[in-house]
Amino acid sequence: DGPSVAVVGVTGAVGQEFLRVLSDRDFPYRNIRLLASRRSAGKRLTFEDREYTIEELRPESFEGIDIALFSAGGSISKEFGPVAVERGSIVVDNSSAFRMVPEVPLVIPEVNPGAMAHINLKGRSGKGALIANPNCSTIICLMAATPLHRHAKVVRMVVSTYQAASGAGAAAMEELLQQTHEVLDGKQPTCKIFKQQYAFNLFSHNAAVLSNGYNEEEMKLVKETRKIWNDMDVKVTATCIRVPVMRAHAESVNLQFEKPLDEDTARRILEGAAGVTVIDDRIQSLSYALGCHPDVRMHYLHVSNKDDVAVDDRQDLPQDGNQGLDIFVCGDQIRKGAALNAIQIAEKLL
Ligand code: 11C
Repeated sequence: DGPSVAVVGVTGAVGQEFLRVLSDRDFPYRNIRLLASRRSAGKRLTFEDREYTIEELRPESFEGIDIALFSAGGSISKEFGPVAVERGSIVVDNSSAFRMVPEVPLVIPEVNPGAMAHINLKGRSGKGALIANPNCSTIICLMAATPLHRHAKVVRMVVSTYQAASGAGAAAMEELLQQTHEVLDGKQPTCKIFKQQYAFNLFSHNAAVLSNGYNEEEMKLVKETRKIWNDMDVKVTATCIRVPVMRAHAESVNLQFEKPLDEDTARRILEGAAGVTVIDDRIQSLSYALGCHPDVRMHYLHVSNKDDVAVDDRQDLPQDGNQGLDIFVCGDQIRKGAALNAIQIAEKLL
């Protein structure tokens, strides 16, 4: 007799992925309510062989709902998140609305499940709660960096991202496809979501630029890492770039540690880490040199539609006596970067 679940923003890229992940993982829901804006209300949707009518999101939508999975943008979360909590739902929110609120846990289940240990469904008093899903770039980065941090303590982390269209939503993914066709056909690309041509281009992340010169996406990596690691002293800096790929983010991460950590030890740690697949490019290069036909695992395509993040690691070049490592991590933005992480949080509640 599982929980009653609501999906808020079911027509979006993450909303649709919520349904796929719930189904893939046999999430034991008792019933499910599919919620969206008035524009989509009344549409029919088949999920697990049952037909549902999408309902308009209203305060009453949360009556009797145990777990509400939100992915409808920050303003909807701000308006309806507290309403759902008041009605006794546990909200797992995918937006940035509550991430930095001190009493709201910001959780990656493989990294800091303890932050939500005080919240569960069993024997609940009907009191709701908010749990925030971190930003996708933070989740993907920390999936790989945290096992190393636990071993040798990261003191400084420099992140450079290569972010997919999906981070800006389903309409951005459509725009990338459409522009690609247009450019190949010699036409002027149609720019709606992004102010500039996206196909065959790359540019700084489209989030607002702050007075310090960093954009909001970059600052999320800084602030969210500190909150998740519960370490206000860790030095983090980030450069976030939008690249014309569909749904997986890649990140180059340079890590400096308090204690020495060599690359073989790092690889063994990563190989044992939940949700992480290690890709060793050197073994693959050797296989090529020997004329073998290795199982070629291109980072981007390897992780699209997959749960795990993929990572490879190299020792930082030994200059200045540093103790660093370079890792390259890649993960499906819609899945582990959003829907899967939220549903893993919901699973912890059970
Ligand atoms: C992107 N990470 O890839 C962004 C989108 O705070 O949840 C998600 C923004 C957020 O464009």
